[in-house]
Amino acid sequence: MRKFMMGLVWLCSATSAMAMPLQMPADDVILTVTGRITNTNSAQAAVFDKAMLDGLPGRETTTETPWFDGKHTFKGPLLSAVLGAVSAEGTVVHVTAVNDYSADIPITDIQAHPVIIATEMDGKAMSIREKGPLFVIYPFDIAPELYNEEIFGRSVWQVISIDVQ
Ligand SMILES: Nc1nc2c(c(=O)[nH]1)N[C@H]1C(S)=C(S)[C@@H](COP(=O)(O)O)O[C@H]1N2
Ligand SMILES: [Mo]
Repeated sequence: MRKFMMGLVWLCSATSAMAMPLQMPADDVILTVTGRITNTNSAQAAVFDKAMLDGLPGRETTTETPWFDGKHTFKGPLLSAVLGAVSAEGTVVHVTAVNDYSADIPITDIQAHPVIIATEMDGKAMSIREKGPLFVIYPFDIAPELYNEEIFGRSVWQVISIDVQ
């Protein structure tokens, strides 16, 4: 809960205060953030490698999901922290996957719940075959009411980019 509140503070301050300058990725870029952001590290975009994402405030959740048998542990930065790091302003994040699937996540979801963009499942990075490298995971463990089709549709796997709108 404390981590979640920190994420919220980060998100709220993003609109007024300046975020820390973004590092340059040292490894493969796994996430590109574009749109209504002001903190960038490449041409009109903020690019992240896994270590940069893992360095942001995050959360771990152990939960049942519709995509895997049994419970698994997902870990990664809060989506609110990613948005804070790029000084995002907007109402919706449009999340796109490698297979061209995309979904709109309302910012209100991110303010109300500690949604993460998981970089690891069960302590290991996820390959594309395992629905990685990034998977939007809602906190089904603490908010079971989220376990529904509408939220499953926003639970994008194989994420490669986020556009803030
Ligand atoms: N990358 C990616 N993520 C996705 C989808 C997709 O096609 N590709 N489908 C979404 C939708 S609409 C739902 S309901 C669930 C479906 O999961 P399932 O195909 O395992 O039932 O995943 C969501 N995440
Ligand atoms: Mo769906």
